[in-house]
Amino acid sequence: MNSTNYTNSEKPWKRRQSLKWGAAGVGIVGANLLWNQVARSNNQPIIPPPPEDTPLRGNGVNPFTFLREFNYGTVKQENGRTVREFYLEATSSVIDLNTVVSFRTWNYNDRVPGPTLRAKSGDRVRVIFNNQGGRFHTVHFHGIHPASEDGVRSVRHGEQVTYEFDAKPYGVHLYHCHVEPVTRHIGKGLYGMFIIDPPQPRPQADEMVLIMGAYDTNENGENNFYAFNGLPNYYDDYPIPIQKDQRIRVYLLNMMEFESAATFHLHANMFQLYRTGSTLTPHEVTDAVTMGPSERHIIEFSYNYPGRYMFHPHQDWIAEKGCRGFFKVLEKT
Ligand SMILES: [Cu+2]
Repeated sequence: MNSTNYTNSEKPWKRRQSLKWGAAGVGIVGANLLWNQVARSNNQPIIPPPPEDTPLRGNGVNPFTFLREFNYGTVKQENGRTVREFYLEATSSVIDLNTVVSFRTWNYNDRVPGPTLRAKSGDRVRVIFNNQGGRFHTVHFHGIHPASEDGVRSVRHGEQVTYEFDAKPYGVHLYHCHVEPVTRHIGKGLYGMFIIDPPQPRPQADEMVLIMGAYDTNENGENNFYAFNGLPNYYDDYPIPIQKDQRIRVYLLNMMEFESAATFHLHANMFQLYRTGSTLTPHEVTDAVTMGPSERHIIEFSYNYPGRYMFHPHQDWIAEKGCRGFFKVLEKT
């Protein structure tokens, strides 16, 4: 346990963010051509650029940036091992759930969900957690680690602690605050995804993260807004462009409080389901999977026909209150 010495002005994620958006300032057609050429020369998947002028709605991060942004940490070599050092700061900020309703979130690194942390099986993971959130918080990781690193001891405001463990087992995991009432701390936005890649990488794909969340804005134990990646209806208003005939890999997580389960349903297609991302071969092929709270999977699919295709939980009241989106399938250019 350390005293706080990581200053507030030093927020590495913000620096990366501004760099990323600086580069994205290129015209959309030019960027598309450039990215496609680079992708083809490296046999990489083609990642269509996001729609232009997608609003932040008060969240710290544009959902299109969040969608495909993986934080691999600061890589160090220590005693012959790869150490990935991540920095998480609990903060509090306001987001716009729609044009009239704003909501004060509690979050990691000024965003809901928190950053998607990514390591490789066997890496050493070091998470520096600085609580600037104004109340007790923690970071509890799923995965295998000693009790001392389990993140259930409350960390007071202004305190910094370090969690450290080996990255195992490979798959899709999560992290979240574990201060009671956990329903409130997660419901306010203190959660994120933690991916551990297998020793042999999965095949090339257009990879993205979809996290299902919910908001109980009047704190009566029932949700009144739902979202993919933090903002209700965002990918409904701004469909996610993907390439036709290309493997799409979605890292999927259900973080809804107050719901016993939610399904994820993909329109006009079937997907291969890798439960908890714990295998390299799919468990089944389906177009709907039921997910309890904290359940997460990898799903893979490709679309053979261009057009717009919806995805949503088939608890349709959840979809109709914000947890719904579209893929916009593009002809290959
Ligand atoms: Cu908390």
